[in-house]
Amino acid sequence: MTKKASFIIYITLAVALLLLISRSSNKNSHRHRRLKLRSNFNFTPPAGPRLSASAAAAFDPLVAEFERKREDKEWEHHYIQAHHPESTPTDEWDDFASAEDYLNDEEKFNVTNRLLLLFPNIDVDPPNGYVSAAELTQWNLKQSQKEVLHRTQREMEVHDKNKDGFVTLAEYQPPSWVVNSEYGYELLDNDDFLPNPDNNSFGYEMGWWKEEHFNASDVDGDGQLNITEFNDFLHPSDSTNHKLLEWLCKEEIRERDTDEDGKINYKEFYHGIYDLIRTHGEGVQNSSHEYAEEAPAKTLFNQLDKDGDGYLSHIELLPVIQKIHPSELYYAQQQSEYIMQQADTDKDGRLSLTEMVENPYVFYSAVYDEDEDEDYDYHDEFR
Ligand SMILES: *[C@@H]1O[C@H](CO)[C@@H](O)[C@H](O)[C@H]1NC(C)=O
Ligand SMILES: *[C@@H]1O[C@H](CO)[C@@H](O)[C@H](O)[C@H]1NC(C)=O
Ligand SMILES: *[C@@H]1O[C@H](CO)[C@@H](O)[C@H](O)[C@H]1NC(C)=O
Ligand SMILES: *[C@@H]1O[C@H](CO)[C@@H](O)[C@H](O)[C@H]1NC(C)=O
Ligand SMILES: *[C@@H]1O[C@H](CO)[C@@H](O)[C@H](O)[C@H]1NC(C)=O
Ligand SMILES: [Ca+2]
Repeated sequence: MTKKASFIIYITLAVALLLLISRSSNKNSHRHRRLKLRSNFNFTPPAGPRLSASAAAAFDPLVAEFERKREDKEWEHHYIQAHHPESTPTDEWDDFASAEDYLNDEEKFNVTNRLLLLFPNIDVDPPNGYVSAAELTQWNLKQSQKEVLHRTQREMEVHDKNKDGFVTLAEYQPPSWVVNSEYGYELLDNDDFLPNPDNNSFGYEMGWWKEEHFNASDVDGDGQLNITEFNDFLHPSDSTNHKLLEWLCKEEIRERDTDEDGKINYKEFYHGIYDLIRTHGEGVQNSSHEYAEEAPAKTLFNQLDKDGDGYLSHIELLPVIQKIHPSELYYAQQQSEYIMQQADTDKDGRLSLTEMVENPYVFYSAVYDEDEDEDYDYHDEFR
């Protein structure tokens, strides 16, 4: 063996040893946690409850950006497969392995420094050195709205056939995989319109898109939807468009009106709608009443029934429609509540920078994957 060859072998061994050492020490310092990029892309959402949780955006915009890119790739992949089944998929996942490596490299992605950097952007109303639950909610909401709009843009690229930045009803066709799916249609996104498998009950037997839905989304009535209108079209319960919210109420009535008289009586309300209404810290429950279960439902029904005719019209349903179809705001509040509960160590109802830095996994937990530890709570639902 030449001197040169043995030198090379020695170097190789040394490098291998170094790698081994650095990997194991890395692992320890992560306490077996590894930040994972995840995708909320739901190619075939599970049938069943159409209130399946909305996937919240990552707390950290940088993580969100990585995840967005990954999701785009994944989406593209499925889209190409759906439209050109003959093409062989290429493996594009290498990028994401290196993105994950980046996020798990403390030298490059230092969670403490990230929180230091983000803090002043969250502590804005007022900027007083503490993050309140309301500030957190606004932050979460902003992140998820960005996410939602991004997905809408992606959807728009598919539907806006003539690429003029608008979607017309003619351009809007459910993608082929939607039409061919088991239940007639599925919305790619998760929140609003997973159908009842009993296809007549939701009035979408001609396909899930509907002119009325489209028209209600078209604020200025020019017959085409721009990105804002199209986003509302896909996410009516997050919309501030009154026409669209009214349409959503009408759909709700159509679905819940079991005796088909066009309005909701108390029985239909109690058995179909009441349980879906998600209150957020409003304390509707009061168990001291004689009819502990029905009383709050009855009270709410009477409150909503403004003209007191014993039925709810679609207009009377408006005040609660966004609680029936939980909005991004609802999830942002949930997420904020969870963070507060986990990180507000001194229980003063607000987060100091120290509390945040000392509880980094509350903010990054959802993207951290636990290798072995059992004691770690995996809060999947807040993604
Ligand atoms: C992360 O940043 C903090 C604060 O700047 C610093 O104390 C810590 O050493 C950094 N960690 C690594 C692994 O660089
Ligand atoms: C869907 O509707 C069609 C036509 O109305 C009907 O024949 C079919 O049985 C329905 N499917 C389900 C699962 O209810
Ligand atoms: C939707 O609006 C168009 C005009 O923009 C109108 O011709 C059509 O009748 C409307 N459809 C419904 C169901 O309201
Ligand atoms: C889309 O149209 C609506 C209604 O005219 C308008 O309020 C909104 O600003 C438009 N959005 C964009 C991005 O131009
Ligand atoms: C429950 O209802 C009773 C009677 O309406 C009222 O006196 C009581 O204060 C309520 N309790 C709570 C916790 O809201
Ligand atoms: Ca329009």
